[in-house]
Amino acid sequence: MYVNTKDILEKASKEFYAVPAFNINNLEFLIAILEGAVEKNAPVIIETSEGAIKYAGNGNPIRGAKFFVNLVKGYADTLNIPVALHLDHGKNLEYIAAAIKAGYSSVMIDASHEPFEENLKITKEVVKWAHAAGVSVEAELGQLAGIEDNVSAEENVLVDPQQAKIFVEETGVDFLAPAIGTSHGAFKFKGEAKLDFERLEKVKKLTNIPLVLHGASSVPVKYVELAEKYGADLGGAKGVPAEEIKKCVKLGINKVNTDTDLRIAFLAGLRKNLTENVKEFDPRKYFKEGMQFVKDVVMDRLEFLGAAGKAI
Ligand code: TD3
Ligand code: ZN
Repeated sequence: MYVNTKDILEKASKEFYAVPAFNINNLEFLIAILEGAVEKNAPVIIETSEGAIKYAGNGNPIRGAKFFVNLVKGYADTLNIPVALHLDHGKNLEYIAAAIKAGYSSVMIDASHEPFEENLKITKEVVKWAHAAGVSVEAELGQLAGIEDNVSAEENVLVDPQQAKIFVEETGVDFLAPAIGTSHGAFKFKGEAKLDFERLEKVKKLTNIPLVLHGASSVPVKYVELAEKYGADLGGAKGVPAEEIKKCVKLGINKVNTDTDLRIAFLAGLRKNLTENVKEFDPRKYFKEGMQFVKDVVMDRLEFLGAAGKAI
């Protein structure tokens, strides 16, 4: 079933587990993710960036947003697991409006690069529009380092827990992404992963709403090495270990954003397949191994986040 993201995350928050949100740009990742979730009998969130909507709509946000709603809703309505479609890092009001109008389950308004008061004002406005349409809203406080898609920040600015309390009360936002030291992309840490767990715990106590971990890819060595064996150069790639993410889930994270891990898994499968089958030119065949690796990453995450078996 196609559901509101709020239904998925409020249950997760009550029962202390997290649901992964996976980014897609195309059909192959969507199929792999949904098949993985079905096999684990788990709820799942599909998300698209503004860049994904632009890509799918060939430059037209309304066309791109409708395309994704029809794809995801059409597939989800044939399944017995809850599936939501979310706009990730909405920054441009044109894209946010297009997503709400097209029928997304939820949108993120990311005004985290703005001063606190401005972030609060913009978020409040988006909450007003979205809630009027029955769409739930995620916002972000603090900033993540790293540059990916149109998500960029020079360095980490961690969330202020007292500000988070005021922000949630005044905006009426449904979910909050607190910056606690992660970053986007495949190169997150030079040394060990360093997350601010104490800060996270305070934010949960003071807000008591579902919290979101961005930049949560683990960058599995297995797929990095396989991609490199078949010609990729991903030297120095490093993510957040599963154990660290599990600690975050204990402290109140309920949505775990993952893009990079799927990209690397798919890349490894595609490179391997193309290299090993030089006579093949049917995309349904040479995408297959990449799709299988994406599905494997999805099932692993559903399992360690505690979402497996939580479809009902
Ligand atoms: O919002 N996202 C996904 C999009 C980031 C840009 O690719 C995340 O927070 C997940 O980031 P990652 O790179 O750790 O998968
Ligand atoms: Zn993010």
